Amino acid sequence: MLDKDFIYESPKLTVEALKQAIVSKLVFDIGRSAQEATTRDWLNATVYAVRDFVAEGWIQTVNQFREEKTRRVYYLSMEFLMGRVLSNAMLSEGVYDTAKQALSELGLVLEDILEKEADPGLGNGGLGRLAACFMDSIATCNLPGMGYGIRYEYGMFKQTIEDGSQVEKPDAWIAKGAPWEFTRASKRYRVRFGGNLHFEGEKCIWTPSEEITALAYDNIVPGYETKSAATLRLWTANAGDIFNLANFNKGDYFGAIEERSSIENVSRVLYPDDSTWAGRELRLRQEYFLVSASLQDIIKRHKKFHGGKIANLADKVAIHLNDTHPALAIPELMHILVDQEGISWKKAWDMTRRIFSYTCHTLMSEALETWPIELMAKVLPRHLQMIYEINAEFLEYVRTYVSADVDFIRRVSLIEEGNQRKVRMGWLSVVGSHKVNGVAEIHSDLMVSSTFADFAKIYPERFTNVTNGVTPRRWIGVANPKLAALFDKYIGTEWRKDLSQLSLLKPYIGKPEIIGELAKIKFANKKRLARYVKNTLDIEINPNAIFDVQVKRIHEYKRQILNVLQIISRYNQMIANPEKNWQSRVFILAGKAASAYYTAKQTIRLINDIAEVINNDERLKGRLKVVFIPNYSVSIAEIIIPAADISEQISLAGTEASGTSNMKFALNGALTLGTLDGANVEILENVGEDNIFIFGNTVEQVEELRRNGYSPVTFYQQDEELRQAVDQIALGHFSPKEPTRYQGLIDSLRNYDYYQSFADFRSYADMQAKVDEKYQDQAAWFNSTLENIANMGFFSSDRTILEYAERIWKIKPLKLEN
Ligand code: CR6
Repeated sequence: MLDKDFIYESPKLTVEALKQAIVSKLVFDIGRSAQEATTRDWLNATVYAVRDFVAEGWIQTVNQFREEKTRRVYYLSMEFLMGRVLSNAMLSEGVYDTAKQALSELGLVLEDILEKEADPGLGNGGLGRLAACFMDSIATCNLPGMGYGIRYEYGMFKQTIEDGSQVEKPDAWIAKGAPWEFTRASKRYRVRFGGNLHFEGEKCIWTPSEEITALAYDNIVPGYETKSAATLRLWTANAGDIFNLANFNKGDYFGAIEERSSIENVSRVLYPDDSTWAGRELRLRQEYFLVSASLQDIIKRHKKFHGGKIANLADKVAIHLNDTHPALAIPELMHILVDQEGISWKKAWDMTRRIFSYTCHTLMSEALETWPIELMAKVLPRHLQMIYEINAEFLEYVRTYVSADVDFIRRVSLIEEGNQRKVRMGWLSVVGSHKVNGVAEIHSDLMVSSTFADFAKIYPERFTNVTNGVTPRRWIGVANPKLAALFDKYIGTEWRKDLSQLSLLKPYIGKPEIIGELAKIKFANKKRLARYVKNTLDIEINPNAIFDVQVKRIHEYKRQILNVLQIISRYNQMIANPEKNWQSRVFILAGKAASAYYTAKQTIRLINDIAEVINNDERLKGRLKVVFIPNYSVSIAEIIIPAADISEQISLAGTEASGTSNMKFALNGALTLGTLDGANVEILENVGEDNIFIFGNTVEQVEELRRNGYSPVTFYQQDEELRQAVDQIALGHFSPKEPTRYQGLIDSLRNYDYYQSFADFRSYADMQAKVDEKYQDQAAWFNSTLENIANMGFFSSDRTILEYAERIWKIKPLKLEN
């Protein structure tokens, strides 16, 4: 899959040399002696030493890209969830063991040091983590690409659980130092807002009223076993510190900054919500801040290396929009080309469309961005003007070539009419791009049959699918070193760069030796997680039980509530029949709820309430446990995922665009228990129905229920187990001190149940019984696990990124000089 001609030979780094480098960094860069150094000092010294090592190849790659004047891609994303860097970087450079030894000779334990590294939460969930996997793959595949994002001072909030409820705390990750980044003092751009427009003849002149400076910070993303490294450039707003941290800490997480949407707050905080859209002025400013700084940078670089020429921009530059969040890049590029470069509208629009491509990550209407006209007029008057012009031309085209139907025109207009007129950012992204993709087959199909159906009529060739993937370096190499070693032993080490090689495991299916080893590894990973749970929550969990895991953002469409109902029903049955030979289970849940999302927060509280009752019920003899692990993050995912036996992917069919944790779990040997939604469908196609537990209604059945007036109460009345579980929650069985705590939650389920949990309850509970049954035969279980892993090779982000490169960006991997 990757270029085999290019074989990377790691320059030899001896233990002695690394030891000296670390000590020298400690003394000269950090200013501490070995005697007084804290673990964090040692961490930073180690990072600096390893960083030097990575930086060499990085500088070389960047130079080579320049010299070759090759076409490049720029990935614009409001979120990058990179995770900790050090262990991944050491594995990529092949110096992990050297570093371990060097530190050990200095009297230190590498693992303790790794634990100290901050995990910058510059993203919400799947979309941000996908962007991080893509950066890893761009670097590893030697693709000429670069990422642009925002260096939020406060990333995703830290979640603590107090009295069962989520409490948000700001995460001041930069305060601990960010040893990986390079400050680019010379890379600064002015970003302007507000003001007014006037015309001089045909020419529109924008006189902005506010200005802010964007400063660049570069992060190196090392490629695996290649000299190549990619750059992630993050922007920070250079401004005074008129920020009220006291308010912020008092708990009004957002209000503190929201009331003063002044520009200096532009890179202060990440919006902690990925599933609903809220029209906040600060968010609009953030989006424009990213877009404006990045485009200025892209164009400056282009001109520098092409003799000041801009006419060939579309031949040399591809820009990708990660969801609609950076969609303002479309009018911004038009503004630059037309207003500043003096290029004709027609030519500029042609270039723009050749440059941009766009990925749609959700079909949920509440997540589709639209900006009120008045707000846009106030913050970005010239861009609004541009959007009007783009719209006028577009609608003219539609009228002439597609349909003059008034309804159709109204639906596809970039401007939503109504009480409040709004710009539709999804529509703008489609019109301004040459390719639009969904993130899993089913999602891409639904995209053209629902949300973008009208646009699929206008531009049928524009829509395509690129199924998501995840990087095996982090999600097996870093997270599950034991499993990585097993693969190395049986199929060699190439799988890290060509995951399709996992299929070489197929001849071992049914072979007791490897199955036994796989079982041992899972057990060791379960013990590691059990230790973590014991240390952080003081709950004992039994590694011989099935570890049944649902970790992801808390949202109604992901249906944590369905899991809860099933757990309660299992609990009731165990209590009714305590002597039966029950299969032990530990239900593990984790995830953050958006700070303003009441139902999601109630769900967390409910999970903790039932955990309290169940975990303390002695009649169960420890055979059922429920654990909510706080502050789900990349680094916690790295502990949880390798320990799972069952991966819960139970969203209502048609709601989860793809999912990516489903891929990470399956690669780590968990069997998927899921609906026919998102990438689960393709996982089923790959691993085969004997190695996955599929339940629930299909998209068609879901729609039919909706059409016919879905009545949750009918399901409630018909299913005694469901009714009992629902009634217990409603009557305060799990919240005896406040029996009405979940009244609202339950009323809404009984009356509306928008995500049809009641309709899928029976098939879900029945499938859970099949899971128990299958687990009884351990040999069969782990054989399934192996077959499942051997068929997961498709889900590498290298495959995904090479598809983008070939079909959308039209860029080629580079052959690197040694
Ligand atoms: N929330 C989708 O919901 C998908 C990722 C990455 C999401 C999820 O199914 O796997 O994107 N969408 O493509 C958005 O963030 C808008 C997500 O992470």
